[in-house]
Amino acid sequence: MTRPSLRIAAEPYEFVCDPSRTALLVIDMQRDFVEPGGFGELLGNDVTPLRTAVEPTRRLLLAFRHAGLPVVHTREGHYPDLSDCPPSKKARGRLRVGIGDPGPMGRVLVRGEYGHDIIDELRPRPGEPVIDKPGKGAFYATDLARVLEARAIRSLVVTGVTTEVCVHTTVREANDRGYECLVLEDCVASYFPELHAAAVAMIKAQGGIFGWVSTSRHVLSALESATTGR
Ligand code: TIU
Repeated sequence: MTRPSLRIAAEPYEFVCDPSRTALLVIDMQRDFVEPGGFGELLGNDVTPLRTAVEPTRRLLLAFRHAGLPVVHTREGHYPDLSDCPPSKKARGRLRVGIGDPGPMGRVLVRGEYGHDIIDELRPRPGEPVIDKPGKGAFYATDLARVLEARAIRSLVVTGVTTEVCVHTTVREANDRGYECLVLEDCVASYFPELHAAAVAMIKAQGGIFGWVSTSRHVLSALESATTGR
């Protein structure tokens, strides 16, 4: 049975997508970015602004699962031998404790370490793809395109951190690959409110140059109408 289109209030105009070809993308909601003692804090940031995205994203995750729509998670991080970490990335910031070094949550931004994993509130369910990525963009050096193609996904509802870094890079990559991206401004967050605001504005400017912007409330209400048929 084909499902009716989802119609979601958004800027710069309504976002319309085929739910059978739409996935929720949850970008890098890892302890290393969201919790104290991780990479985000070692970069000199206060991590508390990132917590605002957790609860709305948790509600959205539940709604996507309830509606039987796919969810894809990503994590930024590197192999234990750092062979996939460019020396330029490791050197950036001149950090006293940086990528690959022992930190309070294990080796910083290294796959398999406690800090590298997704926070408990948004833990992936068995069967949900988790894309491990070495860069900021989720398409670079990953299987994400293959995972989406296998499910015939064309539209992405985008959440995660940080708005102007990994979310923006991924949305730009997706845009160039022909995906329609809806970024939820309450489900993405930055260490810098002013950069969050600018990054969100850039997505929807110029007629939606990179995509659409909405909030989780509008997506939840569209999913609710689709599920109840009202
Ligand atoms: N530093 C910062 O804002 N972000 C990152 O390093 N990675 C992600 O955004 N995931």
